[in-house]
Amino acid sequence: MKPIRISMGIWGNTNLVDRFNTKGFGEEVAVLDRIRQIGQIDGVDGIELHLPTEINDTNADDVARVLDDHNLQIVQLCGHTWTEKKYKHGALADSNPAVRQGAVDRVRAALDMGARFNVPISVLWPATDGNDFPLQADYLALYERYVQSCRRILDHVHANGYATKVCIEPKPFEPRTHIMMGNTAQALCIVNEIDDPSFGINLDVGHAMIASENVEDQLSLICRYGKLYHTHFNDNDQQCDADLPPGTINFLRLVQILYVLDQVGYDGWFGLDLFPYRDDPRKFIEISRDNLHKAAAVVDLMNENGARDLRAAGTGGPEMAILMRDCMGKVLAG
Ligand SMILES: [Mn+2]
Repeated sequence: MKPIRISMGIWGNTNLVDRFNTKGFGEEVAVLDRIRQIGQIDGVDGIELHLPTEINDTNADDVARVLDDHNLQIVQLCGHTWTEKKYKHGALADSNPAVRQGAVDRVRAALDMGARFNVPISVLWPATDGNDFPLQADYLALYERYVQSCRRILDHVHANGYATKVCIEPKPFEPRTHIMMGNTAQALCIVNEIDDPSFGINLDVGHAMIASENVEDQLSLICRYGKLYHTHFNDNDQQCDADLPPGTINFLRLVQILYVLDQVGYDGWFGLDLFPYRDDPRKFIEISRDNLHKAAAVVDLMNENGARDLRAAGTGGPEMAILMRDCMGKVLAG
């Protein structure tokens, strides 16, 4: 496989609250200290964060200095459009034009800040654009407004000559009962409608899995259109978006995903979107890093032992299962 470049979302390196314990189980960590923590971990070369909650005009110079100190770069900078009261019913697709304008302005501000740091990716997560009650929201109108907002964001990208790729990150539910465009193919449908080289997909593996997706199919479909610009890795048991380290629940599935990424020659970043509510974030990151590298080694060993031919024929299910098992055995015994 091509070298694996790992970035960590700094939202996971602090006290995390859940709805049953709104104080969390840990201690608050300042943004600069979170970046320093990540910078001390071998094999992690980038961070991901939100504007204005984690980076803003007040701390940007300090962030730049800490990044330099630790040889880190910002890989993904996302405008926060779901943490304020005004976004309770939606953001880029909200029915209120003033709310939509605020969300577009927020994303533009994230792109402006990103340009200063040469950030390659900016994610759009339609967290609150959706419904809880049946027929609460008019999805025809939601899609129309969402597409219009995306076009305005992309106009800003092009008017300024920014290289940043804007990516939709689909998720089926949470915080809303249903989030619009909740699965990979739906997001891809909108990306293909907008048809802009600066607009693509961030596939979050955990989100795809709670949508019961066959991730190797979805990745292949995104790549058919050349729209896979970023990835978020984590793991769950397909009950909720648990955001555990990739490969800890289902290592075989991680191999499956990396196999397809190798096949398509993916050269983007491997983002970590982790929520260590009870545990040391450093352990989450180190396990994630090691599992990604071990899964990549399994992919390479499978290909050295005939996986490509087996797969091209599509007739050797048991043989592929044995090859995968044996390669995993060798690498993990390793
Ligand atoms: Mn994510």
